[in-house]
Amino acid sequence: MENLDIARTLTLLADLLEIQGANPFRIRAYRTAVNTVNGLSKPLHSMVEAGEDLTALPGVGKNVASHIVELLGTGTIGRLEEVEAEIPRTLAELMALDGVGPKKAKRLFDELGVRTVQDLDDALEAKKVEGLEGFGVRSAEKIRVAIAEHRQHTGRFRIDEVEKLIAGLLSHVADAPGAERVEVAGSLRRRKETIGDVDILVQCRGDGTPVTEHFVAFEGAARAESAGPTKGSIVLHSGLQVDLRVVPPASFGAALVYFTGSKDHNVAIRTRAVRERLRVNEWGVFRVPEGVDPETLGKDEGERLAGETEEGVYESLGMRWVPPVLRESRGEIEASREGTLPRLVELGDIRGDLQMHSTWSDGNTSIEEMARACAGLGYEYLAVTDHSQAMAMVQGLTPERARAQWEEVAEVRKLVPEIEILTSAEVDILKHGELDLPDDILDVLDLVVISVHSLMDQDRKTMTDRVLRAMAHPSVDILAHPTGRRINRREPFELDVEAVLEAAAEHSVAVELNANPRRLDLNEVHVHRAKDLGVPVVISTDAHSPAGLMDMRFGVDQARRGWLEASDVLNTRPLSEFRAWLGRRSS
Ligand code: DGT
Ligand code: CA
Ligand code: CA
Ligand code: ZN
Repeated sequence: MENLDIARTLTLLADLLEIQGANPFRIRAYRTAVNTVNGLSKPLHSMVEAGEDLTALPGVGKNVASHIVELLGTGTIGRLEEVEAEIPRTLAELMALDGVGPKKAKRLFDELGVRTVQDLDDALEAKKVEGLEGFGVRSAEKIRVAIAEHRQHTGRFRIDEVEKLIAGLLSHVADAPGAERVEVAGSLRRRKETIGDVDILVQCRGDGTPVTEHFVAFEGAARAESAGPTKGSIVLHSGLQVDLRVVPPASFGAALVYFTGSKDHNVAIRTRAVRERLRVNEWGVFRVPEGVDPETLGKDEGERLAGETEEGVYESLGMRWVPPVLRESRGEIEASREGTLPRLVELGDIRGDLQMHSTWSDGNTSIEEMARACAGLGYEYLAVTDHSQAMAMVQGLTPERARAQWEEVAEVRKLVPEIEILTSAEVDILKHGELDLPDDILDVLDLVVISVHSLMDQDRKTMTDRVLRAMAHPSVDILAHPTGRRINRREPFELDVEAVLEAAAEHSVAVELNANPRRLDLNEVHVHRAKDLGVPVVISTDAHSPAGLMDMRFGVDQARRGWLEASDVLNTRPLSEFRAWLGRRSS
């Protein structure tokens, strides 16, 4: 155990004592000792082994000295464990947030049960924080910003966040002197749900320095990491890093393949190429002459076969162009060689949106406005899926209110005749798989969507049995956001997704791919599995406003990552065929 570890442990103890409201002199004594420990040139463990008296150190009293000896001997401090029994250690992380001191951390814990940054974020989202004594709307907003910053320095960014963060940057780069073409590469081009950093390629003849210098001068850059003749790198104020590479026209396609990745896809391509005495890199595809050791060649030496375009690069390797969303080394290379790549679903194939909320529950827009917005998108149909009664905090539908809603739907059908409005509900799956609305309501709904919103910490078997039981109900059409995950916020709950997909095939239930970029649930691997099992997938936005309907494209991207074709997606069907599917059990 190093001095740094000891200092950290003492700091943790001091922080927790401070949250607990312990004697301030005691707390100050720990912090003073931490300063001393941090400034020591000798390791404390060797001092203790040599029998030195730690109280001889400035600011280290008997109490702290005994803690250090205990920590070195046992790996922990009894006093810390005592305090932790009362104050969870994760509360110390909250204090690292701007705007949260020990008193506020304590109040959040006592009043709202907040233990982690995640809990605090949830409480903020539920608007529980601003009403607490000593907080208020402004203080809540400040904490929200602090959490966003805290995250952005630690983790990956959601794809929708990244798109917003770089919108201005892309047009800035396009204005660079000598820039002929600008393309996004990396995980963003593959449309992954989260992005580590952004990769941009710029085509330019000759020296690229003016391009990279223009790039790093972007006003949204918090700092420039580098700007050279072929490469520049900046970090935005949000903490998002952006790498830019300047590439000559003859290599642009090869560079685009290389920097789009994924790394696994690149490695698989290269391994195949080597067998045919070809070399693939960011400069092009080259034939290695007989009798020459490829290791002795420079990166752009050998007979150049391709490099200008991506198509050319793949063709020179005996492959068809692979859509970036498939470049994850999950069978696309074989499919590309054999000519069996899927014809991926596109946004324009979507003919309806089958999950959205209105003012009848937690949406902020009337049914009529949602219907008009869907009609404006060119859809043929939509389903109004307000929550059911278990979601009492959002006025989920009781049977009476469900009936009342049907009357309003009947009115809106007359007002917006260009689109078909299906009566529906997002029916909660209760504790043991019971559905939250009675059969006489479920029988009459045009479409029954079910989902889990409560008791998400059940163990795997309990949760799986619960979902399977709900799916076996003869009125059920769609299982929505099946794993409950929230990207960067909440892990999927424990669920045997394979069993769920098999049950979906058995009971003829569709599974949702929730298009909200905060969810994207099911993920692309599960969606691919659904396709293999013949389970129809529905891509729905779960919109709570007309703006939310625009999230459909994120769902379509994720569906494409899961290899789905239009025929695998239920809501690409024309209304008549979709109706036929709804009547599948009565025939
Ligand atoms: P990210 O940024 O973590 O979301 O994921 P990517 O895929 O954007 O990864 P990144 O930014 O590290 O690199 C961009 C692409 O460059 C990557 O997808 C493939 C390529 N690449 C990077 N490093 C290597 C490497 O060591 N070998 C190969 N073959 N390709 C690499
Ligand atoms: Ca990247
Ligand atoms: Ca990168
Ligand atoms: Zn839901």
